[in-house]
Amino acid sequence: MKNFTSVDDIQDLSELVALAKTIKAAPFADKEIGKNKTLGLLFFNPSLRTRLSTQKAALNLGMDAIVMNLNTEGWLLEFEDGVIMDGNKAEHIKEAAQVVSQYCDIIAVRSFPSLTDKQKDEEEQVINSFKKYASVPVISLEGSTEHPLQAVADALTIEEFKTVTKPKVVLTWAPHPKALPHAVPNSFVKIMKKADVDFIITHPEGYELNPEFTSGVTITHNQDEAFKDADFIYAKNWSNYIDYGQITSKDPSWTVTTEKMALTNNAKFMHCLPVRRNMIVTDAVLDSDASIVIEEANNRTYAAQAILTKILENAG
Ligand code: SN0
Repeated sequence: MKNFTSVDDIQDLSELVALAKTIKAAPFADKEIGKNKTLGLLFFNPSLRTRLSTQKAALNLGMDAIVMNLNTEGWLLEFEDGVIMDGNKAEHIKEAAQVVSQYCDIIAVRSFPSLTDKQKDEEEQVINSFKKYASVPVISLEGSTEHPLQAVADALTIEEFKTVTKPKVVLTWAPHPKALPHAVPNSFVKIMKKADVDFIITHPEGYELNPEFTSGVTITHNQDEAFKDADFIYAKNWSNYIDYGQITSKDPSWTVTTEKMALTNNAKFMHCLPVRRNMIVTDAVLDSDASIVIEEANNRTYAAQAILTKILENAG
């Protein structure tokens, strides 16, 4: 593996999940592979799980990790070509990406979308500019349109908790006070399409995700219907994609409750976190045995470690 910025970069999902499971069983077994290598983690946005689990994954492989909050601690970066840099942006991504490549063997970047300019967000300018100008592999820590490391952790979690060969997995929209990106649901959809699951999406009318991601997937606006016989409920808010970046519903009837979970086949509840209690999901569900959100977060380490292993192996 050269870069990991999309679920599309996974060649064989079952092999990757198997690797993550092996790593989870013995996280320190491959301490040599990252020796004298440095992972640079660059954040344009906040992070808890991604930041700590990816650092931990690097340390487990014997790598060093350097973390920088580029939005608050770095120079403001220019991403456009050919501009006269007479504004507040002090450094061009061309130099910045090449310079970071001198210090780091892998560069990992988090950059959320604007949620105001769909076309620009879909260009993935930040992640793609790092890919273009860096001389080392690039990992996405959540870009504008995908959060692939989260998706790998989710696939591993479903693999671990499934009780039937082909579980029914439901991605459900749920209400949230803020406009949120589409990256997590997009990558979850992509990875579920690769997994051996019966997958269905449910959301209010008008909350369709980008059809480039959801084509071929069953979508229903009837949440109760979707929950019937489900083995996994994966809740996530996203802002409106058609009315781009807007909040057009905060309908509380979409909150995941004990009553809704009772419609399922004793389903496990999943969420990438951070989760807004009693908006996305009630306390009763989140605090119940059905919730596997903490194990899902734990799996972020092994997902990241599997990806770092793949990239380090490729680098020789
Ligand atoms: C991000 C998102 O993409 O939805 C990161 C999830 C891993 N979530 C948020 O920004 C939540 C912010 C909030 O105020 O609840």
